[in-house]
Amino acid sequence: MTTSSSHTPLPRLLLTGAAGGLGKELRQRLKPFCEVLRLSDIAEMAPAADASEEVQVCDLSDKQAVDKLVAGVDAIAHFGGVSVERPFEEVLGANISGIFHIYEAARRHGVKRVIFASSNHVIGFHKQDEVLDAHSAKRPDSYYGLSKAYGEDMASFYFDRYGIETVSIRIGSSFPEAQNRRMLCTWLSFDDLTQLIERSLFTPNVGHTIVYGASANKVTWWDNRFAAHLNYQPKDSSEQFRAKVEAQPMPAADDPAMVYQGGAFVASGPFESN
Ligand code: NAI
Ligand code: 15L
Repeated sequence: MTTSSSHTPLPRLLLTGAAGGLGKELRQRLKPFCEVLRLSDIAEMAPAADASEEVQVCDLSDKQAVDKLVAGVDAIAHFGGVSVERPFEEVLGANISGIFHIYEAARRHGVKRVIFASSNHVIGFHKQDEVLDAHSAKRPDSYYGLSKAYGEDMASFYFDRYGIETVSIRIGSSFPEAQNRRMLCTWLSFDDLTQLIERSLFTPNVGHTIVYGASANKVTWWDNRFAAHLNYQPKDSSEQFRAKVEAQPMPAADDPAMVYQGGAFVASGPFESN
């Protein structure tokens, strides 16, 4: 793990989704950026290790609980919620009501900076032969992707209306390894994610910035020209996984995993029969 924080730590940073895959990684990695890290999830988390941690179970769909959760923090890294395609009603509470509760609480408590864990599934129906930037049309590939598109629009509105700044990170695939051919293009290492969060927390005047969260992979579908002010400089590359990935059987040329940026998400559902 590499961190190079040279900023004055924030007094108190909130991390939602702290019991999840990325949340567990970020629990240690965000510590240099704050004096106290408030960790929250709907699921149980390990108890606070010391006075630099606060642990608070909270359901994002509960407006009053989120209001209490946000009181007293200086910035929010919002990673909580449904993280894959699910029936609309599940996505609605955790992600759509959830993001509203986060911004309303931020407004009420004077929080001025949010880092939003958005997703490549906001643009998942674009084909893999296209290169996209932050101004490209959204083409959500799922109810999940729609909820992240809505979250980005919520971020834009709360900046225009209330001056709350957000960096929406359209995370590609952030796992220990790139697991398939698509992820050779979408992979984001944990170190590069940490750097993106650091830049997103401490760069002044971000307004609402959309940045694609990918490492310095050999092939990319994403151009971060409109997020240049973040000075994000990824250090890792998925090339280290290429041989292992290419030893897997080649999917058919018309497999969604080979055609669409969002891969298999484009083919999920319907969840209801006629
Ligand atoms: P995860 O599913 O492991 O973690 C999400 C966490 O949110 C879970 O611990 C879950 O208990 C919590 N959560 C779900 N519903 C909740 C609710 N109603 N109230 C409070 N907490 C709730 O997902 P992961 O991989 O750690 O992703 C974290 C965030 O990053 C998610 O928002 C996901 O959409 C986003 N993201 C992740 C990517 C990745 O490659 N890991 C790619 C793109 C986006
Ligand atoms: C996401 O948005 C998901 O949260 C994650 O689990 C992966 O599916 C990732 O996108 C991806 O596209 O690989």
